[in-house]
Amino acid sequence: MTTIGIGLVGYKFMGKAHSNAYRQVNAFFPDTPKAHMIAIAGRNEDAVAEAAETFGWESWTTDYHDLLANPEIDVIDVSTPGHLHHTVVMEAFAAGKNVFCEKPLANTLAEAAEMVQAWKAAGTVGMINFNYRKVPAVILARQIIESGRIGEIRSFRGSYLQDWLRDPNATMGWRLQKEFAGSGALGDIGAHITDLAHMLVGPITSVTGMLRTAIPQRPLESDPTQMGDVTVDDWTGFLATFANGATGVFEASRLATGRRNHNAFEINGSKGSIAFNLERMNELEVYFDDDAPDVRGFRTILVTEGVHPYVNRWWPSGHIIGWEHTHVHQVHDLLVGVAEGVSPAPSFADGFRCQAVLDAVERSAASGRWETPVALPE
Ligand code: SOE
Repeated sequence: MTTIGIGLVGYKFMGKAHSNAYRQVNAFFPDTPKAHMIAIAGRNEDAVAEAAETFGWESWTTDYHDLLANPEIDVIDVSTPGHLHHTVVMEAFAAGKNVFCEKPLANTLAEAAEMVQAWKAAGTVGMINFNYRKVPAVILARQIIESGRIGEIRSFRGSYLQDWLRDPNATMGWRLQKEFAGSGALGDIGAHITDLAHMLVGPITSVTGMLRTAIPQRPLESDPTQMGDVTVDDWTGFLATFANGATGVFEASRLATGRRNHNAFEINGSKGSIAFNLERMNELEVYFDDDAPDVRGFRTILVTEGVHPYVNRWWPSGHIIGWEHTHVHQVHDLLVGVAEGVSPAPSFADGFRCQAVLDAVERSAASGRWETPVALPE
């Protein structure tokens, strides 16, 4: 059995999610190359030492260069805030490592282009963590579309709604500052629905968008009696056209009171429709025109059968899976890709294509015009 050495940079929310995935993957996918959790890196010594102990890493360091220099480490997992992606990824590819990077790929399109060039030059695996591609119900949606059962795709409506910033007194973390996060709702969660649209419908060819910062000042984390400027959007919306002629409507919000993690889409085809909502992630709603007229209507498939993607590795039918499983599936594909020397989807190319749409939305919000996403560099 091939063993793949992993070095993780970052130990907060995503570092924890990825660590859990590396811990779980071989227990449920025993024929997958083995994830060897060699080391975790982070700047705060106490916090990274505690993370290593709690999450199951063999060692820790406060300098991620130690991971790059370690010949036992095959994969550098970049689970840092966005402003560090470019630096760490560029150095990791220069060191000949495979890279697994959190989304969005970068804070700017220029950075993303350099990262794609570095990936191509290295010839190693470059994968981005658009984990919602690995929800069995989402893959089933794609299979149904590919089978032609819902006909020609005419429209995609995607919304990723959260509400953790609805309170104006919520303090200003890194996700609210452009220099660290690149953008707000657009890049953090709008990126996910953009990527799902690419996966399910195909390339987006033009966009017209709007960004809003409804709460422009918030208490500082360091001193909540002081206010600071929010420099990213907390809401964004855009219209899109797709290469196949379909149209798209997208909304990303952190102010959607009552919506905790509502990553949802509906796709209308000429012969049927499909709808999904992450808050009910084991279900897929489908409508098929070729159903008998007396029983035709939207119905809900519980996507927990052995025939469904990844599902037979978990529990018997009806025993639902959760958000963390999407990361296990993602890591499974990563390990197989590294063993085979092939970048699995979503690759750095997919990361760039998404970034190009985010960039076009920002340009459109500034210009007031339709804008075209920049093509993937040759
Ligand atoms: C933001 O709240 C966030 O944690 C995103 O950063 C993740 O990508 C998303 O999966 C869940 O929400």
